[in-house]
Amino acid sequence: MAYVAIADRDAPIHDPHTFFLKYIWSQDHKVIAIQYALVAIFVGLVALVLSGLMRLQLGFPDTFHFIDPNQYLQFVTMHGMIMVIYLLTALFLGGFGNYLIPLMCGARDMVFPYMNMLSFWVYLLAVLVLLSSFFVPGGPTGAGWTLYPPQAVLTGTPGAGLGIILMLVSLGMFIVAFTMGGLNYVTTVLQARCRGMTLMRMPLSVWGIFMATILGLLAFPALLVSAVMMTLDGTLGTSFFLPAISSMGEQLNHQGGSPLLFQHLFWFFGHPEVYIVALPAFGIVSDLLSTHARKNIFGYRMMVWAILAIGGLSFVVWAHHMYVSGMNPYFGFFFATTTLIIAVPTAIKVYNWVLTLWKGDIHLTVPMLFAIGFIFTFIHGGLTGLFLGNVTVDLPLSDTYFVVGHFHMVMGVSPILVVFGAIYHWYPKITGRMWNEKLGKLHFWLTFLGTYAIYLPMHYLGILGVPRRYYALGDTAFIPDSVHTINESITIAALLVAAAQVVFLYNMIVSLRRGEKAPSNPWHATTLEWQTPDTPPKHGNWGPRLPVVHRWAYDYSVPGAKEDFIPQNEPVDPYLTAGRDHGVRH
Ligand code: HEM
Ligand SMILES: [Cu+2]
Repeated sequence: MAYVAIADRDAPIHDPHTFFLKYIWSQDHKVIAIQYALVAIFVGLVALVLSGLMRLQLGFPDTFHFIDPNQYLQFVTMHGMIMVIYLLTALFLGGFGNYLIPLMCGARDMVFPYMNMLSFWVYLLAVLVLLSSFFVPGGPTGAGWTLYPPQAVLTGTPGAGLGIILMLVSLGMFIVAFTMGGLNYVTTVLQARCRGMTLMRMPLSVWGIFMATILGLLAFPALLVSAVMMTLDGTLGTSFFLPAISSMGEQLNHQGGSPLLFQHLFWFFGHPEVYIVALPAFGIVSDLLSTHARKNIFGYRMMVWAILAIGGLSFVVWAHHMYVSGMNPYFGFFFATTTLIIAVPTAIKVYNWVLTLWKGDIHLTVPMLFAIGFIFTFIHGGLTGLFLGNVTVDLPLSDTYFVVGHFHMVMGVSPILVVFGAIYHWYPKITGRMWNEKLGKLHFWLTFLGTYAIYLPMHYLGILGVPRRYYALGDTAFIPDSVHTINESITIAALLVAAAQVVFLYNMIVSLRRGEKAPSNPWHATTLEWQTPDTPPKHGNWGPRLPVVHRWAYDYSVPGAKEDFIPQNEPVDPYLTAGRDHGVRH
């Protein structure tokens, strides 16, 4: 079949007629987005259950006999990897990226719809391979989500046989899937924007997702090669990452490899990965704040440049994860400096979010609550990052619960809050229905306050020296009794937060049927996805003609305008001098 690009054509797309072509083997970016999101949320729930099991063990040691030390390590590993890669990366890029890029850029679809469909199916395969490792002899790998060799492939580590291989194969598949999707996102942003949609008129959601995709395309290959090399070490007896090792008095058949090489490759991917998750969250939260505060985003250009700067800098900080690996102090100094420099564009973003709220007409809708919640958790997570970025402070805190508290706050809770805000925000467009407001607010407060109850005390535990990735603390002399009480309370909070997610799922599922019918633009938003002729938008998005853009995405509360928002596709009124237009001409 000859390939015809339809993403930026005026000719409408013919709807596929059969059920299978429409919902299963669909090439429509919106359907693929929903497929991605549903699988990611499902596997995220698996990771949530695993964290609940870990917390039960930590809060009430010696009570639950169905969790043994090996399983604890396997749960830690699977929980961490699923949350970071299979939930957050997949949801932000495969889910929101797919849904929002064509709609916000005024395109009919992604530029390569067939490859987009393949991307989802390979992702699903990756998830299935990953989950299958729960059912193989030895179970899933318990090497920690960082998968450090040599222990990841040596006997003694849980899942060192099939478990780790399935993990590596699954990661390889994920990267293939991501690359097929990612090439689409980048090309669509660069090639398929509608008339008038200059780069500097794009909503920040698109900027964040676009830059995150570029980071992924540059960072994931480092993980891919390390996965291939470690698979060979584990199956064919190569020694890429394995030095000469003697185990139980016997010399193993390996020599000459470098575990440190793996750490470098892993973190060359691993640090940008944090921003692969964070940049889409930054972009989306900017749009949520602006829309629900009825104000233009403060410092749009600065926000774009900050996204670009953070993306670039994220490739020169990776070794701040390796301060304890015995690195040369000059290198430590270099990486501490670059790490702290990232704080500058990041702080600019935080100031701009707060200044966007300043004197805004703030509507405390559910998406807005989540967006404001994000500002809090992100500041708290970011501040502890400044501690850990300094070598001398990191050394004693490394591998303690301080680190667990820090990264959950900054890259666990913060992006998840944005995910929730974004789901509530776009749900009416995606489904054509509104959700229940009271349940949404209940979900927000339980989740927001609950996560503080979970993660704030963890910093204190870390300062006391409680180590990370431990099944039980026993009667260790330097650990005071209060630690056990704190662990109990953290577990109770964690179970509450988990239960709050049932409220969310209930609200989302029941509202599909029972929710009020949504108007096409319930938040009175300016961006193009709210200006579609149908809600939910049909295949091809725009009816017979593509939209034409005349202004930036943030014309809220423009003095003299007849409403407090002007959609991007509304022509500029020559008499309305106060209308700001960033992009073409000044
Ligand atoms: C209510 C929600 C959550 C709870 C209760 C929870 C709990 C835990 C626990 C108990 C550990 C193991 C700590 C240890 O023994 O060292 C852990 C590790 C981890 N979690 Fe979470 N978590 C939650 C959400 C998340 C989210 C949303 C992310 C997304 C980034 C995440 C990422 C990680 C990572 C990367 C690890 C480290 C795994 C490792 O050490 O190999 N978690 N979490
Ligand atoms: Cu990092």
